[in-house]
Amino acid sequence: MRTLRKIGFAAGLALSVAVPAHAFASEPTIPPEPATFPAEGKIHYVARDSILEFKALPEYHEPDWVTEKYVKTGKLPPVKDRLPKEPLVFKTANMTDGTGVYGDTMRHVIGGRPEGWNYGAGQTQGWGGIDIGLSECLTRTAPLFQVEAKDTEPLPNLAKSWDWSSDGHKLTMHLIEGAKWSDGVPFNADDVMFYWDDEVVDPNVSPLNGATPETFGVGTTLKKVDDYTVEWTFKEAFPRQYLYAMAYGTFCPGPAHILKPQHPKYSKNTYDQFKNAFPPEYMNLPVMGAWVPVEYRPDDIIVMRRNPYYWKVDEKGNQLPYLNELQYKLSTWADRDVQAVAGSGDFSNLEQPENFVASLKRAADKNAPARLAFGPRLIGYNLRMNFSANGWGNPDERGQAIRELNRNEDFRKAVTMAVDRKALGDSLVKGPFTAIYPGGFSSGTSFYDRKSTVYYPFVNFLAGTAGGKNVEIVMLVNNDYTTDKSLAEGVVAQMEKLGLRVVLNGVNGTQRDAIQYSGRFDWLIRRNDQELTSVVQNTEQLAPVGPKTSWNHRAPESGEVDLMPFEKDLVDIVNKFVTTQDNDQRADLMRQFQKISTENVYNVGLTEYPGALIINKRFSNIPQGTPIFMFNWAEDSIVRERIFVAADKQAKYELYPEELPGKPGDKGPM
Ligand code: BQZ
Repeated sequence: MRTLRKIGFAAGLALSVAVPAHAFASEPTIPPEPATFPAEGKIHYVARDSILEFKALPEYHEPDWVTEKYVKTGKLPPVKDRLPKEPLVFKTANMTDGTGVYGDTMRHVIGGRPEGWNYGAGQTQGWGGIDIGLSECLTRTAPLFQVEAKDTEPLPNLAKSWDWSSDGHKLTMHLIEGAKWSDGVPFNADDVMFYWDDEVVDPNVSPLNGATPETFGVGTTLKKVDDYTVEWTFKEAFPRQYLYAMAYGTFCPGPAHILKPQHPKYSKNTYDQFKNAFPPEYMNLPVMGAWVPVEYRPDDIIVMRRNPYYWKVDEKGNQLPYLNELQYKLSTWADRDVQAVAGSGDFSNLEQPENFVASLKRAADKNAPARLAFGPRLIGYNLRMNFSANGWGNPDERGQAIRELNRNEDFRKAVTMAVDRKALGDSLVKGPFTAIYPGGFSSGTSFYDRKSTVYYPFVNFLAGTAGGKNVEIVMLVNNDYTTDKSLAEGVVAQMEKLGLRVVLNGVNGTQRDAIQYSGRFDWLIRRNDQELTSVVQNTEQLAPVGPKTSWNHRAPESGEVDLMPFEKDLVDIVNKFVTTQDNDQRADLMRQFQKISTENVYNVGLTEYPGALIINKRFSNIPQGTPIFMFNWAEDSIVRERIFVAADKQAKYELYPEELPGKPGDKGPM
């Protein structure tokens, strides 16, 4: 048994975390087999090409009231003229309840708040499915949870097809032709190029969800070929992986005809004025999504109405969406669970274990208004340390010394051994839900390999072992979630035995993102994102492959990322993964990644558990076994534009019945 070496640091900070001789480090091992937790609602796997296609249909339909109130009065062209030549057609065979009928609304409850509508400039709309519903992206991946891994490639979306050059360095993408923004203005390559040139490549702009040029490969370029064709050029050959980065979060273009005039390159605006040019009160921002924001009441509700130019249909030619309205009640994330099981809300991702038991009890009642089904263990939390020692976030002397500590392998091992993961999991919820999670990939992802996962078991260091003066570490935490706060408080208590005084900096989600992206933190608690639950989505966030891709290690304004040796290995593995087509090689690369990242404690896993989808029973076409999180959140995976409510189950919840969105910037519906 090795003894933890004395850890002491100059750097203006005398820290000695001396562990008494009788206390030993734990030997690295693999994590214990997690308690089996049968995911309910088995996924019905289908072929990738059985979900959708693009084709012209002999006839098209719309809600009768749209024809009567808007087409016959000349306010809108006929539906066939509002659709592209070949709309996206959802195949009936992939719709559990077949083609649907128009009517009703889906009442979301969310814990975030809208900063504004400028997604491309980094503003959040409050999460919880708002931005997912507004944003249509070049490709789509969320529905791929129902496609076997070997058959998986992103689905076409705004990009209806693509061709690789023979040498694999060029990708020609063909955009959907004739689709229009919700204000009737054509969508085309100019929208794609504005997003790329003026929001991703422009170093003064950071789109929401963090797209950077390196998200698509170092040195990658994009150019317009014609109105409906763009061409990617990559340094690597056949980097098919980047098709995932062209899906939601990282390649969802906004309306250039509205945004460009506000951009500093084309106006007298500052970058701040550009970012804030579309405040939450700005209604009817043109979208490619199925619903348009028509009403915003602060701390109360956002209402969205159906987009009359939406470019997707069912096989009978019914223009989608079936649901006329979406509502987002502005509350808390915990309240979302409560309202979904009570029936005053329609949807929740049950992701906070503190609510599991009460939600299960309520949903078990045969008259319960909502279905609740657990999926695989894909919700996890990591403690992430700021590894930058060359200036990211401009730390003061104390902060710099902490970063030096964070970069010390023995320090990280001491911290990970001091985490009592069983106690943390039990503090959230008792029972078979939580599992010991050392960090790295979620055990619910197909790339997970327990034997490649290095786990340093809990060591019960005796309290008061620290020599010298205690070190103070500031830990950033998202106060919007009970679970984030619970875990943070557990870490504070457990670190005391190491003589580490962890002080919480609890802020709301928007503030947390801003502080995190600027590097102004020592440690942070963060719920896992797609790179750890699907691996193929947001893959660049697995390691610092670019100056701004890692969650906890980025470059200072002018510099490089000061990679530690093991991080260089992680970067190499991720770069190889991106250009490897062979599935066995990809699986092996991710086993190597898992071993190196957990052996070196790249992040300190805390706990992981399954989430559950809660959805009101009146909705049809909910895909069986939809996980709340995998390639994306369930708001995307359930494919809301195909969901309907049978006529005899429709409730009168619509707030703007028979209304359509108004003109950009106008208040309210038309
Ligand atoms: C789901 C999701 C849809 C962001 C957000 C929020 C932000 C993070 C994360 C989740 C919320 C819900 O998650 O918790 O269940 O509805 O919105 O986007 O946590 O603070 O920055 O990454 O997705």
